[in-house]
Amino acid sequence: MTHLPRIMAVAAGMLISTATMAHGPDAAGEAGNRAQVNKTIEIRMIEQNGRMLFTPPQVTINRGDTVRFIVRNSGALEHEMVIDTLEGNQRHKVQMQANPDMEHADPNAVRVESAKVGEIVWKFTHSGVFEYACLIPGHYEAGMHGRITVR
Ligand SMILES: [Cu+2]
Repeated sequence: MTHLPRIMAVAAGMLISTATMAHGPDAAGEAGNRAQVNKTIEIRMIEQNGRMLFTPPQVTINRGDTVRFIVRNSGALEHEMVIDTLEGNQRHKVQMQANPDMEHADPNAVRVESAKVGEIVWKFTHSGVFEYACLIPGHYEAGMHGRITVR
């Protein structure tokens, strides 16, 4: 578990160095069509021992899957879940630090109040390693990121 950030950093390097890999905000996939959902995954947002976490901390998906993520906030604070490439989330995180109240209307993101449930329907169109992250300032550093492997 403590090695995860380093593994993800290595994976990010691989994405950047692979010339044929798609880049930009569309690389993780596209907004999913609700009628084509073929997999449902529940993700919980939790706070424990001073950390903020997604559970499970990683998911594996087949390329072409349209996934309905049910995002349940079991913490006391508001959280968000943003699906993107690792580099996309890092870029976005910097923007959030400059503008913490930034609102997301994007289909790859959902903000969930304490004790509430949100949803993302997303189609994974590319193989690779992607990420779900909470980009509210400080939350990523507290542990709030998970790995998506699309094979
Ligand atoms: Cu959070």
